[in-house]
Amino acid sequence: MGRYTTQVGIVGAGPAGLMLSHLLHLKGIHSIVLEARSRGYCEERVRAGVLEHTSVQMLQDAGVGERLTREGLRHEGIELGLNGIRHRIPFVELTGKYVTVYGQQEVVKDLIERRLADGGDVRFECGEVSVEAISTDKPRILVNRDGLNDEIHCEYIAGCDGFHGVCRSAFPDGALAVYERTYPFAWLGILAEAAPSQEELVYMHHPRGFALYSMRSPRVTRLYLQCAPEEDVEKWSDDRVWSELLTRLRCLDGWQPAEGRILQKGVTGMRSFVTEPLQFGRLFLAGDAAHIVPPTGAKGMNLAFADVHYLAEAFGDIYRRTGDARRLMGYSETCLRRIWKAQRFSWWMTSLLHRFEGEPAFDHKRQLAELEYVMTSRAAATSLAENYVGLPLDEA
Ligand code: FAS
Ligand code: PHB
Repeated sequence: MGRYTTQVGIVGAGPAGLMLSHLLHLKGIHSIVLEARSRGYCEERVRAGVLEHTSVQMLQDAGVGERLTREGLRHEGIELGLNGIRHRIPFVELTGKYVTVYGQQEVVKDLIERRLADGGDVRFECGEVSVEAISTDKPRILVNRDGLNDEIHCEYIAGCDGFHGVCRSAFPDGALAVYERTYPFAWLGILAEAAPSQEELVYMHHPRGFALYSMRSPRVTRLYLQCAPEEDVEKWSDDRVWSELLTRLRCLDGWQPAEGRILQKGVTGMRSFVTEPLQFGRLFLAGDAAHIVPPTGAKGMNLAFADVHYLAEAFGDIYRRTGDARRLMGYSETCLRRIWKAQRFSWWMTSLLHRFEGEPAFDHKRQLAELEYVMTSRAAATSLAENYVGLPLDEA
């Protein structure tokens, strides 16, 4: 059995865990990251694709934005589509800011490379990981790998292990309030070897269901279509996927997605989920471990970065500055202010653009009126734009 000590033990090597470990390193604070899966799995898992202005700033300021700056695609707007007509929301004109399209797995690769280059302690394939003694000042992380039990003795633990992790369930019964909403649909997403035939993302409202045209690079596009919650991806041949995407995304001006070989195909459930508080004793949750948003607002990874920004600043107070614990004790409240704004925006984008089977005709007409309002009102477009590019990180 190995016995290790660290200041901050971090469970999970997703965007939240890796970014936190890096930010702490920049402050001279020691951490150990424990990841259940292999490095390859973490670096190949296809997820987010849109980085807020705030997240790009954070990655660049932390010195891990070099490849992002070089290879990321700067998007100064998005397009909303209705009845085969696209309408542009000009982010820079309305907010002075833009977003960057850069795959989550690229961010994860950059962070892992940098952590290891800086001598960071990131352990993959940890098998079973559990946390204990979180209400004492000596919390521990137990790692059972092939029968070998390692103990990581920490001063604090950051639960960055995603929605299906172990840290949230380490909170004692009754210590957590859960707010949740599931949606009567999911997204079938593909990665395609096809050069983008359109410069910006297209969010399309269609009688057959929502569709999204996104991309990853000058050679790879990412597309999603609304499907049933329990959709069986095996039932979707590549031809059927393309025929449905073309039907929903084809526009009256002749634009349509360029087709190509499908590299990856998967179905993602849609839910809104928040736990309160984000802290119990010496355990602090960050990212998907504490909250899930439907991806329509492209907020998931960006919220994870905001959480760890606040957490790193608070640990900086404890270890490097005044020893003042106020920001650490205020971490949950600070994050929840931003989390609920992102929840509202993600729910609103989802409600605005998806078909709700069997909804009253009044609601359907109202939805179309709201979409037309956003397409024709500068005020409404500005509200969408400022939420999409990322609300400023208020000082905690
Ligand atoms: P993650 O889930 O990414 O990472 C948690 C890590 O913990 C994983 O590596 C996991 O293996 C590990 N782990 C789990 N249990 C463990 C245990 N017991 N012990 C050790 N390790 C453990 N967000 C956006 O901002 N923009 C988008 O465009 C977008 N698109 C998305 C599309 C899809 C299809 C999906 C599914 C999500 C999308 N998201 C998007 C949201 C997504 O990016 C998440 O918010 C993001 O991965 C959250 O990062 P983490 O909190 O680090 O959690
Ligand atoms: C993506 O590119 O994967 C993507 C983009 C925007 C979203 C969701 C996903 O809203």
